[in-house]
Amino acid sequence: MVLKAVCVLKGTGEVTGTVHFVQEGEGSSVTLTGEITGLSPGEHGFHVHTFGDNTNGCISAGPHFNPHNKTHGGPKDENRHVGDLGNVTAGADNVAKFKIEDKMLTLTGPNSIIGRTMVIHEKTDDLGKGGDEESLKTGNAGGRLACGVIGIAQ
Ligand SMILES: [Cu+2]
Ligand SMILES: [Zn+2]
Repeated sequence: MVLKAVCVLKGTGEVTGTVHFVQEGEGSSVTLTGEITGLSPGEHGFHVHTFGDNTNGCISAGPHFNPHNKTHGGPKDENRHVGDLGNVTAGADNVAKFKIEDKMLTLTGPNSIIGRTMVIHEKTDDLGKGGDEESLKTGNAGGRLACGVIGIAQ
């Protein structure tokens, strides 16, 4: 059974976006496709955070989704948070268009990301290679520009 989810990103500024998630079945990778507008040109950290809570804006979403108690890393690393998707890159038009295939995310089971929050950040995620303590927690990706709760799609 194909599983589908969707997320609409909003913040306090001009950054907005939409992300679509598709998983061919339990155990398959998840493909994310989307577009985020209003970004400064360059790389921006992009993660799944733990809670589907936006009561106090994107900050209420808590830390990166990390059910296996690992340190922060990049999407290709063995040692990473489940929510670590690295960066998306905006062009001179301030738009980031992306297609990401990820083997660690799932839309089903106890570690499903449905009901959690996607966050797009102010700065580049250093993928845990920044050499300081914060790098191993957040990748030094800075403020949260926009976020949205991941929901079941039709
Ligand atoms: Cu994040
Ligand atoms: Zn992380």
